Amino acid sequence: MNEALELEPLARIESVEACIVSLPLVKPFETSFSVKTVKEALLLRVRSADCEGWGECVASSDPFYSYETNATALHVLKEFLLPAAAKSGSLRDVGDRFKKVRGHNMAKAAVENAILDLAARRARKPLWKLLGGEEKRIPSGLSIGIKETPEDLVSAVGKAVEKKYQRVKIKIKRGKDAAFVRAVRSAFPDVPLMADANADYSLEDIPALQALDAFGLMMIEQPLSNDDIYQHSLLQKRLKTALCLDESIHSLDDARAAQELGSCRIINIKQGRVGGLLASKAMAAFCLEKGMPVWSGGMLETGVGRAANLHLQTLPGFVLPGDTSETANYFRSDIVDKPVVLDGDGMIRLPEGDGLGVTVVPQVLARHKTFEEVLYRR
Ligand code: OSB
Ligand code: MG
Repeated sequence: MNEALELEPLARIESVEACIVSLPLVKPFETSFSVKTVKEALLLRVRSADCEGWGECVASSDPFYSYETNATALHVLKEFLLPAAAKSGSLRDVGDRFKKVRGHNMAKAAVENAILDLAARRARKPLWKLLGGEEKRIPSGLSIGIKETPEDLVSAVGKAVEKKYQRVKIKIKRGKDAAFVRAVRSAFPDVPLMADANADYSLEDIPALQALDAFGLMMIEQPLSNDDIYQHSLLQKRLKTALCLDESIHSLDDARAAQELGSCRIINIKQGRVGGLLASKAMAAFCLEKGMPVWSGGMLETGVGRAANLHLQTLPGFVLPGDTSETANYFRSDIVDKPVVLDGDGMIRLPEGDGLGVTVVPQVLARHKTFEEVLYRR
């Protein structure tokens, strides 16, 4: 862990405000578990006497990806996490106090993100530097939702290839798998391609998953149950394609179990799902030591969470392109001043400036805000 972070005394937290914004998606995003047409994002603004920091909670309005929702996060933040954070003297202390609350990693990550943004802004440093990362451009991958027909999917992948995305992920589910992947592979024989099943399959579906071995995928993400690690180890033995775990990895202990059992060869680290940027850093370091590539996942974040994900990817171990893609794929108007755009070669430049490097635009926030509450006041 970065020593400077551990020694840095926290700025006194004076108040924490939460708001929820509702942002229409430019196109519906379909996965094996839902179709999303709006992003409802819970945002935290943590204030000290002289500064403020922002964090986004990656929970959703529904409990379909994980048990957390924006409503459970608000409850746990207000009653437990924020009073604990406000008492803490250092970031390590925040982490220790948060251990007492079981689970609720998305709520924990939201506060941690906001405190880190605040700490970096007070130190007049970009977040990547505070985290101990290296300044670099981030390779961008695109996650494409399930489409009605293989032709629709091929056309969406074609646009991603034109934009020079460094890899393309397509969502699959039972019955919408091999034919879709085959169509994409025939049209684009060389595109770095992967498929994400969001836990739609079981071990009875091994033949359907083995059929995907023919298409040279980089990996298949989370084919089996959202809370399984063991059965994935059985499946991995019967597939040529690498498995990648998403939903079932919540901690370093989970990553260790998956690595030792051989449940996957790659891990998708979503910083929100694992409790924040510092936990992600520790997990990526562990995976690097074990020779297991990791990449940074996405949760259709607004510009706040998207910037946090970019800073995360400057850390050692994040060796594969992640799911951080251009803002324009999601929103017509985002709540921050700088949208994520690709350089011509499919790379993203880190937002410049202190902390996250992006600023929430109050007028845009106000236009999309559906809820606000002061969750903590000293
Ligand atoms: O499984 O990675 C996933 C979006 C919402 C919930 C789960 C997932 C996703 C994505 C999209 O794949 C990632 C993104 O573009 O932010
Ligand atoms: Mg996934």
